Amino acid sequence: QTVPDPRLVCPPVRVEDDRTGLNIETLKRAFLDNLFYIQGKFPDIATQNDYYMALAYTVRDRLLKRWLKTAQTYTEQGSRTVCYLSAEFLLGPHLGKNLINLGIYDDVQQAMEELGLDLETLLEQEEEPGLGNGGLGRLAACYLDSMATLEIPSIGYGIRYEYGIFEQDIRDGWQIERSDKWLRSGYPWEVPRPEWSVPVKIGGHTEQYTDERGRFRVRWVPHHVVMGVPHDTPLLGYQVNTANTLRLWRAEAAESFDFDAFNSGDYVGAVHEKMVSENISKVLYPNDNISQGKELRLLQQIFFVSCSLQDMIRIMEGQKIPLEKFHEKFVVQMNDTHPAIAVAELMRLLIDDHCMTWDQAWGITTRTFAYTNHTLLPEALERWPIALFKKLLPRHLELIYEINQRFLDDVRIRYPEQPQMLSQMSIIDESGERYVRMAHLACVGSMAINGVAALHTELLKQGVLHDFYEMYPKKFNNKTNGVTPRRFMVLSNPRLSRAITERIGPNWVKHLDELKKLESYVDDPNFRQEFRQIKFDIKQELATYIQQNYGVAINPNSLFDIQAKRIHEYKRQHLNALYIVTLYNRIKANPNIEITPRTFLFGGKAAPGYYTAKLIIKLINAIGDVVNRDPDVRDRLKVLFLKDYSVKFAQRIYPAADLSEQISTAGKEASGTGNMKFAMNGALTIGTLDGANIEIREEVGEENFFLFGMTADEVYARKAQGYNPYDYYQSNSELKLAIDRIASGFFSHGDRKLFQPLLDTLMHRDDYMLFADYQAYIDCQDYVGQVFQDVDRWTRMTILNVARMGKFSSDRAIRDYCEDFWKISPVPIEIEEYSPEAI
Ligand code: F55
Repeated sequence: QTVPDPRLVCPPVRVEDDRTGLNIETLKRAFLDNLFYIQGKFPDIATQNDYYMALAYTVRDRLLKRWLKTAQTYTEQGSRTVCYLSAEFLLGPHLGKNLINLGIYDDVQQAMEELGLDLETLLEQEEEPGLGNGGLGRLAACYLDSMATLEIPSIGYGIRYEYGIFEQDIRDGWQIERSDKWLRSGYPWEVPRPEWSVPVKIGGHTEQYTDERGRFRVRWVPHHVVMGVPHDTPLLGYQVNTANTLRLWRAEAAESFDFDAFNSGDYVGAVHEKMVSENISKVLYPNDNISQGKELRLLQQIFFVSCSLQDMIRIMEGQKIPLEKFHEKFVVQMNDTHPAIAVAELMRLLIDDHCMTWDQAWGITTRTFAYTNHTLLPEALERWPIALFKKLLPRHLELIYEINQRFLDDVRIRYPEQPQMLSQMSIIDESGERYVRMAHLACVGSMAINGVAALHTELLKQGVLHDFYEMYPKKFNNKTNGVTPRRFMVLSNPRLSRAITERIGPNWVKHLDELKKLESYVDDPNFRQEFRQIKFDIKQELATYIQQNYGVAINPNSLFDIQAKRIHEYKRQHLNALYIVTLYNRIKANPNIEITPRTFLFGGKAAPGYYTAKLIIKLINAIGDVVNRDPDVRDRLKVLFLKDYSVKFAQRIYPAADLSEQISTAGKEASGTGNMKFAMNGALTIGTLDGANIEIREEVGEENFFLFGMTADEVYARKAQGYNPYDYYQSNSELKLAIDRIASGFFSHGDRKLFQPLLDTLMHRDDYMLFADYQAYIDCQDYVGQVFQDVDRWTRMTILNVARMGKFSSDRAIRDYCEDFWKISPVPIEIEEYSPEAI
């Protein structure tokens, strides 16, 4: 036995409640207690993970008091509440964020130091719950942070996937997937609430009957029942006492055994049933922006939606609020169509289980829901085959038919001379195999519909949801996305945040518009110098990380050019790759050419079944393998694909970027939110007029944004004219050279077949019009390289970018939702401060 480090021996208690006290002595004492009582370890054998857990529990204790007080206040006041329904919540690590929000980051750092521990190392231990794919799931997490910070009563409802988004590894340049086991070392941030479990019916058939009061009723006799068990996580706001709840449902078998099967000797069959039930919350579907139409996915949707709506009804009963007031007590925001079955499920609960009339139930339903659309891509619009629906949700299908019939009656009255409107707008797609169109159900059942950036909402109104816009123009209302500055500035970039606070005070963290005040420092030599130094230091740290983990030396003075997001053809990572190959070709043709040294960094996961996306990853790695080793390049170019991009890793990446790649084909990226996070951290954007890029450019000023490429209208016009990518290939010599170099096997050890599928698509279809935008992109990139050389100009641009990002706080977005859709105002939470005399 080694002798424990004397710093790790419990200090004497000085009175402050050691479960909630925030002073350094109390934090140390509580930490050591938790190490002993929760982790069951003496310091001499504790691992870094034990220390992380002990600290996490120390923080959790301090959250609980605020959390319970919040719940109690809402209950007493019967507060109107937002329920945010989302199949994904991509939260990121909790510990650092909670330390920031509690205002004890620095004290805990000191406390750990006094115990001989390093807070950074402990923070690194946390495995983030990757319960989302990308932008949509991360947006939900930012919104929960803002709702708590703005003291808005809210509940996030979703699924507690046992396996979140897969872990990505790169082998021989290819993505390989490994299962994500985020629960493996224990998850201290949740509290299971089995006492509030609810049953969810699946399959079977319906029966009609007349009840004791002579009313016509429908009874759903399910094939089986699955239980939803809530697991709650407190989400604390920034420097407020509000801690709202994220309630995620885990699926369990209704009975732990099918005793009939068990007793008849079919043990395995009995366990099988249990397994099938638990499958529902087993795994997150790893696709972004594509709907796969799998049975299990529909089960996941009805599962979490039904659990959540039943939970709301339980809450109303607990507060003795009559169910007729459902829409006064709750507003339910649907994050895309994944929860859209809620429209039918609420109707079912109100009519079948709570005896309401159709009109009464429909009145409530259409005053309750609001729907956010996140995509225009046709392949992402969810539709479910009728046969599948009937098999799993026979009662919902009946209700949807009835909703549709009544809706189509309205359409007929509105458009008496246009029968095609009926088939166009119907909730049921009858053009071939019959489907339920979830977006149509969401539109019909909601009071409000929004896109996630100005352009996106306009395109929705003109395109995908045009008919609904004509019929219900007042339901449509844009809500441009936002991101939380607590995580993506204060936590991820403490140095920049400190420099800002020193100049303009601390209020910007909650009122991001105040960043405007930085504009008066744009010519201040001290501030400029500090701003540059901060960026340089962070780049150097990332360079060290890359050296250690990838064995590649990168130059911290080079331009860090970063594209980090899911890999998708419409996001055009391969356009970026074409620029790299173009630069490389120029160097090969003229080794002494003057070019701005650049480090190209990529991060992002490809859906496991998306072959082209995986080939793009391979291409980037293949280019990197050649370019990084070629002595002719003389370290002027480096290309790296950083594996396993996650929220945790994103927090390291944004602060290190000089240039943010936002280069989607115009009209395809609904909003983008990474674009905002990069710019807030002083990166300049090279981007198309797509999604929120347009509004970012408007805010920062066109002279501080690198714009290139076709507009959405030009994209449509070019397509309509008949677009032939091959013409561009033939007439643009640099483009041809780049494509030919890849085709020749130069980057693939002579293998000419490897990238052919990708090149063929580009040369003959090029759905995302890389070739049409190629020259504009190359020119713009070259210009970026020139501007980067002008350090003063670049610095000025980056400061102005940060100063003008106020609009893109998720606080602004949430305030807009509150005013326009939710009609909810803040409910402050009071907490009696602990006072030793009170004991
Ligand atoms: C996941 C599953 C399905 Cl079936 C469909 C879509 C997704 C998904 O992950 N979508 C997604 O992330 N959409 C993104 O939402 C962001 C937040 O609004 C936008 O910024 C981004 O443009 C959009 O692609």
